[in-house]
Amino acid sequence: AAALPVAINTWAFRKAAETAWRVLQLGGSELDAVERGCGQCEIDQCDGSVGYGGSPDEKNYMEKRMILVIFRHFNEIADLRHIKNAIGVARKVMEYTKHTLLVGESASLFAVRMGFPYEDLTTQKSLSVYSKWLNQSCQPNYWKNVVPDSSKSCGPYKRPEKVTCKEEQTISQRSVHNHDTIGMIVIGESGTVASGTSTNGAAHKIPGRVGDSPIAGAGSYADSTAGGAAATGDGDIMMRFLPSFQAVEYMRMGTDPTVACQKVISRIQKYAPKFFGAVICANTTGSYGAACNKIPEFTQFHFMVSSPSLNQPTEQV
Ligand code: SD4
Repeated sequence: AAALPVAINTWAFRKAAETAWRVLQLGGSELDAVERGCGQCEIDQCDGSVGYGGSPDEKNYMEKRMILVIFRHFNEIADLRHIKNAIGVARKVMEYTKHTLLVGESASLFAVRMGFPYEDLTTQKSLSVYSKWLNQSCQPNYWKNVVPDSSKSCGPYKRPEKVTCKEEQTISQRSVHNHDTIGMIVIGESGTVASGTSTNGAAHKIPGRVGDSPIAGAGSYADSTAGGAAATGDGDIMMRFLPSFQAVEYMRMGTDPTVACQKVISRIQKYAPKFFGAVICANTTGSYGAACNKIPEFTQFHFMVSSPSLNQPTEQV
C-alpha cells in the first residue's frame, strides 16, 4: 500500500494533479487540494469539457456542475451557468449554507452574492462547436420518442400527437467523444478524505440536464472511515448506479480498491454493456485503483496519482 497522503484524479490532467499535490505539500487541507486541483482544470479548460467555453447544450448555454464532498458534508452545485469557478462556488455552499445542492440560475445568483463574477462563458471555440452541430446535426441527440417540430427531417423536436413511448430494452448510450470530467480524491496524512468533480457534462444536452458529477455517490463520494471514489463517463447511465458510493462501500468491506472499481463497472455493464465510463478510488491506508468499461473506442483509462513514494504526480493506466 502507498503511504499517505495520496491524491488521484481522472484522466491525464497533470497540471491539476500537480496543483493539488503542491497545495498539500504547502500545508493546505485535503479540501483545499481538491478545490485548487479541480479549479486548475477549470482554468485550463481541460479537454475542452471542464471550465468555461466547453460542451454547449442544444441552446448554446455553457453550464458547469460539480460536487465537493468531505466526510459528512456534501455540497454541490448543478446546472450552474455564467460562473467560471464552479468548484469554488460549491465550497461556498459548504461554508456558508446548510444546504447540500443548489442548481441553475439561482445557484449563479448565489455565486454572485459570494463574490464570483457573472460572465458570458462563450468562446470562439464553443461558438463554432455549437454552430457546426446546429447546422449539420440531424440527430435527436438526447431526445427519444419524439418527432421533428417542423417540415425539416431533423430537430428541433416535439412530443408526437399520439404518444407511443416505447419502453427501453437497453439503456441508450452515447459516444465516448464529447466529454470528460475531472474527478479528484485526496486523502490526507490523518486519513481525512475529500473528493470533488468539475465538468461541463455532455455536449448538446437538453437544457436543464443534471448529470452524475454533482450527485453525491454518483460523481464522487468521500467518507473518512473508508475512502473516496470518483466517476467519469456517460453520467446519464452511471448515475443510476451510484458507482462512487458503491466503490466506497466495497472498500469499507475490505475489498481492494482496484477490485472495488472493477465490481462497480461490471455491475453497470450488465445493464448497459457498451457504456462509456471509468471509476477511480482510494482507501484510507493510501491504496488506490481504477477500472473502466473496455469497449473498442476506450480500451485504457489514464489517471494521475501523487503519493510520497512517487517523485512527482504520475500518470497511470
Ligand atoms: C456527465 N460524467 O456529465 C459527465 C461527463 C464525463 O467523461 O464524465 N465525461 O455525464
